[in-house]
Amino acid sequence: MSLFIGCDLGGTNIKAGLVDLQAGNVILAKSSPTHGQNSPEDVMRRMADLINEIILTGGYTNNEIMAVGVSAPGLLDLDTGHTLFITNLAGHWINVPLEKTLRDILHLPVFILNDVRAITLGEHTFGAGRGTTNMACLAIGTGIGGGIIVNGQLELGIQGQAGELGHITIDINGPRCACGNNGCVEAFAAAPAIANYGVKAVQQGQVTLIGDLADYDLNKITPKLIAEAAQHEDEIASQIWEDVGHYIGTAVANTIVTFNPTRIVISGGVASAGELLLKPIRETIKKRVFLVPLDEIEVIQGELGNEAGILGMAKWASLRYEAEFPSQSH
Ligand code: BMX
Ligand code: ZN
Repeated sequence: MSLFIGCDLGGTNIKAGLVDLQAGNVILAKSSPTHGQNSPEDVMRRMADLINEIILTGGYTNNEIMAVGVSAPGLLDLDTGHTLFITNLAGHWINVPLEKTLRDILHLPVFILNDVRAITLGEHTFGAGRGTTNMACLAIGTGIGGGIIVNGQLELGIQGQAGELGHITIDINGPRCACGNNGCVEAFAAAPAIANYGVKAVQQGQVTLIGDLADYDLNKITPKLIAEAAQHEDEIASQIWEDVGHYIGTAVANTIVTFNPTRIVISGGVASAGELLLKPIRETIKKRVFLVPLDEIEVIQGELGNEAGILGMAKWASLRYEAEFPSQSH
């Protein structure tokens, strides 16, 4: 068995799993709260604790683990192993030596990667992207992250920043995005923006099930609730998904003309809206892409759900481990 650990540092929770890469499954997974308001040292210490706990619970020792892959939701410098900027954590983790700190505590090889590049690798290796040579992935959650597979490999660009598909401009006069640009698809179609369309409809007194389902508590309005309303044929909710699909579809159309992927995988919590979201994305690319043949291109939902990142990070750890220690990998 070749055992790797995948770990995802999220704004709310740290998740980690022990992965059998040959079988492509998560043997054991655990999570603990991030406490993102605490210092990076404290958060990293708790990440290491969680990883050690998994090794112990599985009945293994460090020696049986090949390497650990750690993902984080932001900009990371893969050359130095430092974080550059993580929006959702206190102090934004500017220049935190994530890779080295965890290596020193765990006494294991540790490799870092952006969270959605990890999901992309997971879906490509084990999930909805299996068998493709060129693929794109967008994960729609608190933000919209992305990743691309070009000629069978995760495309990294300088330091690992290639594939930020959530920051494709879809409206040059659009609202401000957390990244500093105006009009990114993330500003139009990430979970907070989607919830906000529902909130606005209720505030304006429009006739919609969204208000009823939320007991008129605006804080209860989420993409999931808006999907539920749309499943009950609510017109306002259905229109919200049409619009959101149109926004994301525009970014997907731009991605298609950039490198002609044959599969686009939509992942992240919001992807559970399923066809409500996928259908308008497909319609939008038909309306917008003329120079690339569309008959070979599929837009589908991710298959691995919450496990995509863990599996992807285990795979990433194995790829980097082979590159760094070629003689020990076989
Ligand atoms: C942002 C961007 C991506 C990240 C995505 C994750 C930053 C700090 N992060 O678009 O690198 O992958 O968020 O989204 O610019 P989340 O839903 O996991 O928060
Ligand atoms: Zn942006």
